[in-house]
Amino acid sequence: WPQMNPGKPFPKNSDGSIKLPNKHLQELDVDILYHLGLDTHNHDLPAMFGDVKFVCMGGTKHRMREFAQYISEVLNLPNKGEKLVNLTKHSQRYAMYKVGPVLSVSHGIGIPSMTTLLQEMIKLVSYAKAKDPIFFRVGTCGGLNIPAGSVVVSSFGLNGNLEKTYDVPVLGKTRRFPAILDTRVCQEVHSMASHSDNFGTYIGGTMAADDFYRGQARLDGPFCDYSESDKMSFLKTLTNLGVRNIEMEATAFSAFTREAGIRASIVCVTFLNRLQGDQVTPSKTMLTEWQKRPMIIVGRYIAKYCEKK
Ligand code: R2B
Ligand code: URA
Repeated sequence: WPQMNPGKPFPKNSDGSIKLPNKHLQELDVDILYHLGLDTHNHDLPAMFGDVKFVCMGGTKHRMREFAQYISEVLNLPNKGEKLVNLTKHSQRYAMYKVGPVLSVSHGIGIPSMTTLLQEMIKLVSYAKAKDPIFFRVGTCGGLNIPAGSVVVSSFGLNGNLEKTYDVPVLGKTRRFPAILDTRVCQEVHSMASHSDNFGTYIGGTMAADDFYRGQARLDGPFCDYSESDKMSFLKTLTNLGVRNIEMEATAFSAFTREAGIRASIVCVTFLNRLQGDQVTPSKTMLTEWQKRPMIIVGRYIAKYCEKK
């Protein structure tokens, strides 16, 4: 049976910076953050990123550029109109923008793409000696039993086998890491929702699938070997487990931020109600509008923190 690693998250340094548990890193003269196009020799990471307080990740380069733009307006930063620079342009994989204390970075689709970026971001904030950084995923998803356009703040991650773990083969054996999220941040983020919002914001479990089609019980992929009633009964099982939405990163995002001792939250907008269908039918205008919703919620959280300081 795969080994479970329920161990406690690694403690931070006393100044709030992230202590990396990997001893081998100390033997490196230079650490190359290959997918970011940055390294510890040619870049002064503490000078570039030492003031980072929030790392916000989301699927697409375009959306994360918009997020950076939006945050610079929300925080009323002096350089808010200026052209944003993609700090990872040498890698050509992801896009990363810095606005004040916020890093806005794209992670692509699915766990392997997201964890590649996430692990380099964890090293980046550690090398930069950023103090008590909080990580967010602002994303999109399919909803269960809530109107399309709703926002879900994840309370836990669930894998495709209905377990609250991120499972990954390591040295030929499957290892299992608990997909636990910080309850306090989850509630604080949820409390940023307002009755005057034109959308609902819910707390719930999030299933992370390794596939968009069969892995999410869709009937509209190129392959489908189950019936509509099989699909509906699976979605019902998810609902009964407290799952409110389905996306493709929540387990690994929760597990790795927890292992690093980093507080984190996942905030996604639902593009459809999966109990009513599988295709993403709303217009591009509508989807663009909806994608701003997690940014609005997280933007309020960040603004509130910056006000307090
Ligand atoms: C949500 O949307 C993407 C798939 O369309 C994926 O990254 C996810 O989690
Ligand atoms: N992203 C997903 O992973 N699933 C959906 O249904 C919509 C967006």
